[in-house]
Amino acid sequence: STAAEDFPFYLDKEAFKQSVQRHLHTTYGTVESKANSLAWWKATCSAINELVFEGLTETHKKHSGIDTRAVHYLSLEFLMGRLTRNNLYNLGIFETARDALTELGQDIDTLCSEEPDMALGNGGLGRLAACFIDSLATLGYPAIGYGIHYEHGLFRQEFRDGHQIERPDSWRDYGNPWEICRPESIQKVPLYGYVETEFGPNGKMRKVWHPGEMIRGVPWDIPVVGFGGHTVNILRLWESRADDYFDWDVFNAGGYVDAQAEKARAEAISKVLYPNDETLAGKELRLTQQYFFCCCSLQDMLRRYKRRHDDFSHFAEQIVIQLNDTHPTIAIPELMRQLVDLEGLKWEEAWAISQQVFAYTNHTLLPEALEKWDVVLFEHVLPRHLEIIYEINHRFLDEVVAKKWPNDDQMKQRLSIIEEGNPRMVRMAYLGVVGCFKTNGVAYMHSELIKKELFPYFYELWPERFTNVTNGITPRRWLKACNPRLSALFDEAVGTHWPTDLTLLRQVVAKADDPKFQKRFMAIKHQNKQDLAKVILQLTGVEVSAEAIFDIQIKRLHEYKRQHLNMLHILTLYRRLLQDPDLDIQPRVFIFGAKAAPGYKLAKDIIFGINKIGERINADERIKGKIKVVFLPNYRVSLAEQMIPAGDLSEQISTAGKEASGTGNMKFALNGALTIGTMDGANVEIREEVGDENIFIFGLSADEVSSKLKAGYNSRDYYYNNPELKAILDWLDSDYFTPNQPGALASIKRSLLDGGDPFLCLADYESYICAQQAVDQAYRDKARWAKMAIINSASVGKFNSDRSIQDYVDTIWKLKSYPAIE
Ligand code: 26Q
Repeated sequence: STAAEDFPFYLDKEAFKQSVQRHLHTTYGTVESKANSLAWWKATCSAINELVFEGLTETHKKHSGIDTRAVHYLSLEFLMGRLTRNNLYNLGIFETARDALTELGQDIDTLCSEEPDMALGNGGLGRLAACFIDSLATLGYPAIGYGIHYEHGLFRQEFRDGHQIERPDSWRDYGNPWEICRPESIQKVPLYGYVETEFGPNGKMRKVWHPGEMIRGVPWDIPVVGFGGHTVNILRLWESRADDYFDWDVFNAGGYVDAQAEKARAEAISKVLYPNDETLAGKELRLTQQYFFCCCSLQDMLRRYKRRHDDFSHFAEQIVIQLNDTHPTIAIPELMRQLVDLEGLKWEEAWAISQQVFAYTNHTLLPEALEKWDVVLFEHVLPRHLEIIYEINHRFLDEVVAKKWPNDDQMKQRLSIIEEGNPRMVRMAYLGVVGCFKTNGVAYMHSELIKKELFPYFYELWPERFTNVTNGITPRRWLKACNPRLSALFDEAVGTHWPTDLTLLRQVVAKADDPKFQKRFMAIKHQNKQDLAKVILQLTGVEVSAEAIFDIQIKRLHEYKRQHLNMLHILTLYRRLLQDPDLDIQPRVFIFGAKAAPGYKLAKDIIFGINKIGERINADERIKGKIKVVFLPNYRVSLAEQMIPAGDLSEQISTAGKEASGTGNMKFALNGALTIGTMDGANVEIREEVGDENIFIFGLSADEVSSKLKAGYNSRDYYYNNPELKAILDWLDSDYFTPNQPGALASIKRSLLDGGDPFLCLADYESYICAQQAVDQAYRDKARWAKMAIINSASVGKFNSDRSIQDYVDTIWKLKSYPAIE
């Protein structure tokens, strides 16, 4: 571990022990003989918080003392996972705490697993936000994350007869020790109503919004401890409540009961995280959520700014706002409203400020995922904002588009923020590009596609606005904390500074051929696999061998991510084994984790399919356990932390051009898994770092995919021309995997044939199977595999989220670092 003297808070074991005991007694009112693990965990958190709050206060003093520029990261999602272990490592007191708790008769792993995951996000985008705020604090940058304090995070997944069912997630049921309520910073949020044009005494026209409803936003702060403990930033999450002006008037007979209903409506806003990713819902409540937290966050920023300044001339020097996808782009017209309607700035002044403040990160190229709002719905919820958007659009089309393309109405229509269809729609991504000084993609290839495919005309207009920042992951959570065995080996090999400078691991490449090092590296992998095998047994009842290849695909369930292509490989191997039980293949365990959006029928069918195929295969004695298939229920951050260190093979098999970046790919490579993947997203850059001979690339390129689709792709050609492929697809029509339910898996086949196979599974099938054969070959040669795995682990330092943050700082945010505690 990093040397204790590098950390500002040194706490010895005795002090920590006493602190935990004191909190057990005086904070939780219990005693050692009565306390259960939950109570011990909470007392431990309180002991940790004594250090965290000190850091929080110091950081606040430092940053507000120098009145520095800060980044404000707006996101509907922060997928934080558990915080206890992370905070202990980042404060440099993990070993101290572990030993102290042992002496108190407590096992730190047991206590840490009492903590429910903070699952306030769907997947990649939400987890990225969590890694980014970790890196911002680690690097000592003034930063605040703003989001929603959902009562229920992403649903808990259970399987009933192989089908996904959703259960509510209640992460705060027994109180959350990390959050601090800040009633002194409550904000009010207007909604609905109408806009009136009024003429002031000077004859000047102004717009007045008469809201139909007022909601209160109550902030909850979660401390974000940087690695090294030098900076503790905050994540500020807004909870919705009914406004207190509200009619609790007892003179009105109906008032009391009606008021309860109003209260429930207000609280509904922050009640639940929308569980869709990559498909838009277009629901009023979602728009209300977006506006609610943007409105609160901007008022919070303005209030803080106005404490030190009496005009807005320095606003854009002090504040930069990063929009995590289009979800918070309503912040752009909202800032305009606050500056023009409430602060009395001229439109031009306000727009100039606004344009210097906002930057937008795009996370998707899928057309169905690009946010649009029906103008009628928009006007109902946010009448003033629709006017402001019309004004922004009008000026943009008349002043910018008309200058570049005079008398070109088609161009105006193409670039308009309003899509003129039936119904008319507000294009949030266009609002983002027009209202921000930078738009970035999340991997090199994705950023190129943004310029060439998604926004080609905007790119022609403003080439300088488009840029790339390749994603990253925090090596503290995704190596140091989740894989202590490998971390210890790296400490020994390159010293203890790799958690902040991951490129130091490059030195390990020199040991990739060393048989002794290979042995130690692979022994660690084997132990991690044994640990995961126990988890698998517990969760599924299936016994798996750590000698087998652990072939893992974990990510949200989506057609474009092609879990069903993986399924076709499994069926192929199974069929070959049935035809020849002596077939010489390396034993494999296929391991899945994925949640499907509750309304996404085919995604749920694929989960069911994999579960049923697994049941049949796992029970089939003819194949002598050569392959096993397990689908772990309720995939989430804390489960990922147990799976990733045990991976041999990382499945990154999206249709080329569809996965913006991927971040699971980075986590696996860092932990010594080899990637089988397409030339998509960050896979392209991983290949660059590890070398073509240390990754299994297959399939069509993004260019080939789009020309194939343009030429008229016919998946049936592949079906009829490949008898093996035909046989396994036809299998899905039978009741082989679903006894008494013939055709229960037919929808998957149907989507690949009648449905046209929009993500080209069948076109990539043969190439995928070949790549998998190459994997099988490589695994037979233990030394070769070990070498490849070591090179992967040692070569992916680029994907440290600290590097991503430094890129954002250099190209977009222009911040200075101020670690609070030296
Ligand atoms: C939109 C409208 C209504 C309701 C929900 C949504 C919604 C919610 C979440 C739309 C999209 C998301 C999440 C998208 C996401 O996670 N994208 C992933 O972002 C990662 C981080 O950049 C990338 O690595 C992945 O490639 C990308 O898929």
